Amino acid sequence: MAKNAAKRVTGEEIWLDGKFVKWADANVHILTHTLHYGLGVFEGIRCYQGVDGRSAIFRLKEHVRRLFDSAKINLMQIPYSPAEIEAACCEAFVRNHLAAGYVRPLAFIGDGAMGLHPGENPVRVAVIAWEWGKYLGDEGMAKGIRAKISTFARHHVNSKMTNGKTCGDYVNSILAKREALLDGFDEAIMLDTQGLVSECTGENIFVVRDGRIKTPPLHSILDGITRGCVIEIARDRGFDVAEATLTRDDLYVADEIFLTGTAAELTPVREVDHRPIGEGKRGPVAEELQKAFFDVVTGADARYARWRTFIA
Ligand code: PPE
Repeated sequence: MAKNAAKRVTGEEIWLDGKFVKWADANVHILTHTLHYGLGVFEGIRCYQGVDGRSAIFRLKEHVRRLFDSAKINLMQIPYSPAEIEAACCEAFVRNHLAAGYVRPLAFIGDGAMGLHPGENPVRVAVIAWEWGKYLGDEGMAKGIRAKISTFARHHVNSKMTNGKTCGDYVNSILAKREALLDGFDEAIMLDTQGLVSECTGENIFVVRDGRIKTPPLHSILDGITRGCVIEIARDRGFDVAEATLTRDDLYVADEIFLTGTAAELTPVREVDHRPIGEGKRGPVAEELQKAFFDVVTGADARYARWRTFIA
């Protein structure tokens, strides 16, 4: 299997339009509008087994809120309440016998009319949970990954609507990701239409230099929930964290770079465009924040217990 190759996901039950159905029965019609035009919104949320053995979803409310924000931006009316989606996320882990994993709420436009205007086609919702290991590999977590600056620009802010997590926007990410893998790298770093550093294909980016941590402002990036957590955790540990515009060469001369995201958690970057970052391995700040992050998500650090929702 090629490095970073995606693994087939399977399970027992999926929540579809208000009820759990067998995994194999969670199908849609070929005229499903989202399949043709990409208008849909989604979330990705992790559940961790805590140090006490109990499983808790990390920042569930914030993710579900962002799902509804994404829908609003895209003029989609989700026919369920946030509480119903939260409950479905929790139950999806229980029904699939998962103590830890990832859950994907997806709101999409169903079949009916064709053409760009979705007409009266129903807004449908699925909630799917599966087991997901380290997004950028175990080795990437320990040693850092190799990244390249993408030749694909991040969408202009008036096209991306950065507060939304919209299905169709991810074509841009897929182009960049495949280019990076074909060129022998693990991940792509994307510049915005002005040429400033924005984010990666599915992660936010941080730079460390002289002990100070910097991350791009929210102009052309998704307002990552992990990004927000890491900023808060780092500040609580006494780090100076600032939002700052960053150029490509700011990356080259950084002491450390790391990425954050629900799937990627906190992954160090050891090389960008063939330039080793710092000593070319996971740096001390990334290592400290990685450990701190896992203490938070597993409840070992009780100060952040408010971010965890127990599933049963
Ligand atoms: N930027 C983008 C473009 C992005 O897709 C994500 C999440 C982030 C930043 C980090 O956001 P947050 O998860 O709230 O910290 N990417 C999701 C999709 C991964 C996938 O391959 O699917 C994720 O991490 O769940």
